[in-house]
Amino acid sequence: MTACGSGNSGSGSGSSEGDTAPASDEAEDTGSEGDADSGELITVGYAQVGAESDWRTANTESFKSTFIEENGYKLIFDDAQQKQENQIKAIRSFIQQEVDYIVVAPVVETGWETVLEEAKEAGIPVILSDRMMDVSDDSLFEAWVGGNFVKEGETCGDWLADYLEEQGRGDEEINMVTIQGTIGASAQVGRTEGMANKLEEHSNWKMLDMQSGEFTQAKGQEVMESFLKSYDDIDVVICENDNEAFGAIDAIKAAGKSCGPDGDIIVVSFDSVKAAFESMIAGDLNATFECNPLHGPRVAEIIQKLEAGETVDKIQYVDEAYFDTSMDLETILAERAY
Ligand code: GYE
Repeated sequence: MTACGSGNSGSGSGSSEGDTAPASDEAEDTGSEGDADSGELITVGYAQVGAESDWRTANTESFKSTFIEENGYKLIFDDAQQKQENQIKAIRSFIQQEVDYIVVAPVVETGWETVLEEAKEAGIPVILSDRMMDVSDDSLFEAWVGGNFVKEGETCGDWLADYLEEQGRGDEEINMVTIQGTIGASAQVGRTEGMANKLEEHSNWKMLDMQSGEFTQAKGQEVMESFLKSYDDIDVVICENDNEAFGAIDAIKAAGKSCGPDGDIIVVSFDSVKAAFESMIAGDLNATFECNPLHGPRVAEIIQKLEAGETVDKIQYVDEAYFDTSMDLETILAERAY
């Protein structure tokens, strides 16, 4: 078991909101630092997805604590509130401000060609982080760094097979539901696909239903409430992030059922944020499949290499682990960076 990503972007100093200037839009006149001409500093515009989950908060913090003046950067941060149109606006605003680099964590995979062409024409390198873009011309971005979402989904399926086997339920008919992430986001696409690959290996597993919980706790709870009304024999709920699982657990309890290792319903999720460890320790969540959000230093490393004229690997996957209630979770949690 390797806890990966070493968490070294952890608690950088001076990461207050004041470090960043808002990107959007014309209205946000940043005054004397209005254009991206900041002398020696490298100006980076980060088009962030939103603030939908604990994972996202840790990711934002990783960027805000890495791209600081002391490290030679000026960060222009934009929160797109989970809307692609807002991200496109932010990217256009970055182009207008003549930033040195544009970093995007794309909400969904498709629909980016036009705005990336605009960045290319302006001569501004684009780096993708976290989720992927599906573009026909991969010269439209310099590099991508993030988690291997298909692998995460497959690890989840393998874990479930082992767990059910240990419980003597290896041959039992197992009814599952999935609370998916934002439809079309590569974290959703990959995790769903990885799990689907494993479903094919187990003819006794049945996926009753899949619905999006938009990667939020509130929507996760809502979707689980509706699943519980529609199906009275759910054995497993797969939540495509931890926050959806927290909502699902509330819904299960409110319906008078129990979950976790001693409960009626097995709950698994993705990300492995601190609150997921607390939920496992409380006996609610069974397992969480890691996705490391600390991409700030990784993107900075890519930028430094590009600045030095070095080539960078186009696709960079981060190693990821998983955690379940058979482990010494208190000890792991004490050292966890997010
Ligand atoms: O799992 C979820 C967040 O794209 C990997 O986005 C990321 C996902 C993460 O909202 O919590």
